[in-house]
Amino acid sequence: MRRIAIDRRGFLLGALALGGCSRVASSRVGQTSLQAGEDATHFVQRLLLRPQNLAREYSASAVSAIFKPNGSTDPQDATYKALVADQFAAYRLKVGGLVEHPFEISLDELRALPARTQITRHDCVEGWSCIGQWTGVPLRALLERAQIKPQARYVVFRCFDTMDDGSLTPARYYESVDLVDAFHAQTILAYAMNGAPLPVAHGAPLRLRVERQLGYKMPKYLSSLEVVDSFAGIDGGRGGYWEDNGYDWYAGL
Ligand SMILES: Nc1nc2c(c(=O)[nH]1)N[C@H]1C(S)=C(S)[C@@H](COP(=O)(O)O)O[C@H]1N2
Ligand SMILES: [Mo]
Repeated sequence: MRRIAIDRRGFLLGALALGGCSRVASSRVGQTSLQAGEDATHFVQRLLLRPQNLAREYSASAVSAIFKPNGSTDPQDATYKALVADQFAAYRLKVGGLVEHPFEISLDELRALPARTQITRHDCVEGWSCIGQWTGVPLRALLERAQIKPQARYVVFRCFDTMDDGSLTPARYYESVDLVDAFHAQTILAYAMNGAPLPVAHGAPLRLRVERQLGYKMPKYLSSLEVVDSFAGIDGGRGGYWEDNGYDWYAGL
């Protein structure tokens, strides 16, 4: 499994460059597997790839000159626009669900916590990649502060933006990861990109980085985190906006 993953990444890396990013082949668009097959793949990946394996990190010289913004890039939701207008001074990330101590935290408080910076490659399901530098708070730190309850299995991320391109039912973007990814060393809530505050196009004021999965697993414009034991009753019930529209829940690279 490990060798297959490296080969695939090697192949992705070999694709032709386009602007600041790489254009890559992808067979994942619109891909849906039988649920049983999906579960088995996830199980095998988890078994053979040690949970703490790190995604590759790059040197500063590898950072893409242009990082393609994708999906929502300028949310028009009233709550979000009000936050942008006062430069996120009133922003509070809410942390709740199956935790002992729900809390809210401001951007200044987040910036005061121990941070991690990493330069990684972002692979979109649409077939492009960009390398960027991300700085933020390990998700683990917030979960430890909240103290997850024993029945906790996933972290659900709520966003401010509504997806409304006319083709699908308008819905708020959301995503989720399991606890293996939630506690992974490279899983951070990023407030800076390439050394500057996270731009609106890339998810200001806070977005998730979960480096061993595809781009759609990294929600931008985070409003809250909810620790849950199942996705039942949350929107389409499949753990994410794109999952509710047919994408795999586990989008490992
Ligand atoms: N809230 C929100 N998060 C999102 C999206 C979105 O539309 N809304 N798009 C996803 C997809 S498909 C990708 S590839 C990345 C794009 O991140 P970028 O704009 O920083 O390139 O964000 C992901 N997170
Ligand atoms: Mo994407």
